[in-house]
Order: sequence, then C-alpha cells, then structure tokens
Amino acid sequence: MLTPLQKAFFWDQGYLRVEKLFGPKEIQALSDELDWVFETWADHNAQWQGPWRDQYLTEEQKKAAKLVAINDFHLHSALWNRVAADPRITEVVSDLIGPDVELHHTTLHAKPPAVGSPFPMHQDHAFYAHEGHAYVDTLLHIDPAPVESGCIQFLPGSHKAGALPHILDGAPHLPTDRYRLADAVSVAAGAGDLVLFHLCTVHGSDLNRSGQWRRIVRLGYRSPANRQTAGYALGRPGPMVLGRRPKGVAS
Ligand SMILES: O=C(O)CCC(=O)C(=O)O
Repeated sequence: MLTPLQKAFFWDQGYLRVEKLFGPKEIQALSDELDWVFETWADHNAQWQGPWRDQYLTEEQKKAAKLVAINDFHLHSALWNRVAADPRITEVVSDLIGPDVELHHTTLHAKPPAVGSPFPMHQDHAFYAHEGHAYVDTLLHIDPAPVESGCIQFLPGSHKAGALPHILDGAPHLPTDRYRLADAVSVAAGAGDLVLFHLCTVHGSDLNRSGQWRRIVRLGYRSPANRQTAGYALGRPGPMVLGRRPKGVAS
C-alpha cells in the first residue's frame, strides 16, 4: 500500500519508485522465465527508428545499438500472467487509480550490455491514448538498473501539461531540442523495484554503457472506465486484475 506521501509524490512529479516489491528469489525465477521468453518469442532487432537518433548516438553507436523487445508475453507464460495480476503490483496501482484495475499490456525492454539502445523522450500517451488520468505504467526491474545502464529518466511534473504533439517520423517522440535527457531525472533502480508513471509523463533513457543487461518489464494498467481513444490494443479488453468491470463502460 502506498503512503499518502508516495501518492502525493506520484501526482505531483508524475512518477514514483517503490523499492524491493519482489525479493531476490522471486526475481531469479522471473529472470529464468524471461530467458525462455527471450529465446522463444522476443524480437531481437526491435530498436526505435527516427531522426532523434542523430542527436542521441554517434554513427558508430547507431550501427551497434540494439534492443530486444516483445509485447504481451504474459500471454505465453503462466508465471508472467500471474505476475501481471500480483496483488503487490495491482494494489499499488489501485491506490492511484481506484478499486477496479484492468491489465492493458505487458512489454519487455531488454538493453544488451554496452550497446543497449536509448529511447527518445516521449509520452506513452502517444502510443496508447486514453481519455482520463486513470492509467499507470509500471516498470518491474529484473536487473539492477544503475544510471550507466540507461535507466529510466523522467521530466518531473511534465504530465501536468497533458498530451503533447509528437513527431511521427519513426517511433513517436518529442522534439530533441526542447525535450532533453540532460534535463531529466534519472531513476536508478534495483532488481525487484517497481517504477510507476503517468501516461503523460515525459520520459526516455540513454544508451546502456554498463557491462550488464538492463531488463525491465512494463505492465500497463487502467481503470476499465478510462476509455482508450487510439493506439496499441485499442478495443481489446484486458483481464480484470483487481475489482470488477462495471457493465456499460468502454474498454
Ligand atoms: O526501457 C526504457 O528504457 C524506456 C521505457 C519506455 O520508454 C517506456 O516504457 O515507455
């Protein structure tokens, strides 16, 4: 359960880190299962394209940069399906968006050592727009993510501006001259930590310059009453992981 201070921090800053939600043994089991997902289902050439890469990477880094990703892998693994409905996550999310919580999607972002691709500054609203505020993205950290691994970075309070127009050349991203990683707060995290953020919080991450993998799993949750208007999984109802879907509300 979140404290009043944690809730206030989330709504004011647009993000929050909750430490050690999962213990080392559990994270090891989740990591082992991810290895299977990785080998069997993942896209090993998944990095985002677009003109932003000229600002973030040298020519050499552009050639080497790599990302391994997969959407909705909880559909392929019973263990990860259980994680998506784990009360430690869903109750924290419920503290922010209310008693009824629907899973919207899961995504793995795995940055390989030394060459793990950066993400340009963006809002997730540009990928799956919703009408209201009752949507929380959560990042479950499978590996430690120190600053040098290309941990997640946020522009504090940026969610208060609402949805911003994105450049749609390649993956949606914000203008690189106005929205800079250099101005963002780095949220380094340990394995088992959960980082939550608002759909309109501007965020991105840098190249993985460490010698270790940086794997995070994003689990997106919404109130079933928060209508999606565009983007990924539009019109697809997700499983209720807490509470109930009231009759007549749109997914
Ligand atoms: O994995 C990362 O470093 C970036 C994550 C991100 O941009 C997102 O989850 O929307």
